[in-house]
Amino acid sequence: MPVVFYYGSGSVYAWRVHLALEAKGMAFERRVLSFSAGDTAKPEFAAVNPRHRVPAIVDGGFTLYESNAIVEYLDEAYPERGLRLFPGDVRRRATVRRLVSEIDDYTDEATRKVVEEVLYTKPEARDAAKLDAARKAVADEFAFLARYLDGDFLAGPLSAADFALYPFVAFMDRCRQRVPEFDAAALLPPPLAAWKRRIEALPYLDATWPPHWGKRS
Ligand SMILES: N[C@@H](CCC(=O)N[C@@H](CS)C(=O)NCC(=O)O)C(=O)O
Repeated sequence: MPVVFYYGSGSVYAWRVHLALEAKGMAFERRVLSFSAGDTAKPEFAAVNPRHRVPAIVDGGFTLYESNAIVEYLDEAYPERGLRLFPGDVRRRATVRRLVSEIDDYTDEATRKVVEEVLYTKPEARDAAKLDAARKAVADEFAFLARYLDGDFLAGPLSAADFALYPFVAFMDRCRQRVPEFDAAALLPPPLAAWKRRIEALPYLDATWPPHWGKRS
């Protein structure tokens, strides 16, 4: 029975689960929720996630929400399928969890400020100094993360850590779509830009791309 995947297009948290499902080659059935139509607030979705947030999955009668719990569940429940999202020995797996936790705490906070200023503030209300400070915080955070690269990916082999980070990096490109002078590429130090190219070369990346963002540039 396919996993039922509840998501919203462009949700950074749902995106990491989408990448995980694709990387594991899972059969899944999509249930896309519209934020603007208030789908997450509807009672039928509250039965899936009482916190009214995506992502969530239902796997053979087992319902689970919270992106990190879902990614880890998929890897443990289906260890033989596709990519190991928590690869290697106990220390490497702990490193993957640490990275995900850092990304959720620090990268999320830094990029959120840019996203709020660019995507959720009317152009006439935008504060250039605020955006500049937010942009600098993202550049510092990306430089920090770049130091962690261990070969091609964050924790050595491709892992849940890379899937946790990529949506936040992609969101900076989305900001550039809206504000062309926002130089998203300049935020990435060369090793992280090369990492981004490797993620974007994954054969399933395009299948996870938010359709309302248009074609990936
Ligand atoms: N900690 C949660 C965060 C999930 C979350 O905040 N999802 C947002 C979308 S990015 C959401 O569903 N918001 C409800 C709404 O805006 O209606 C996770 O990792 O799954």
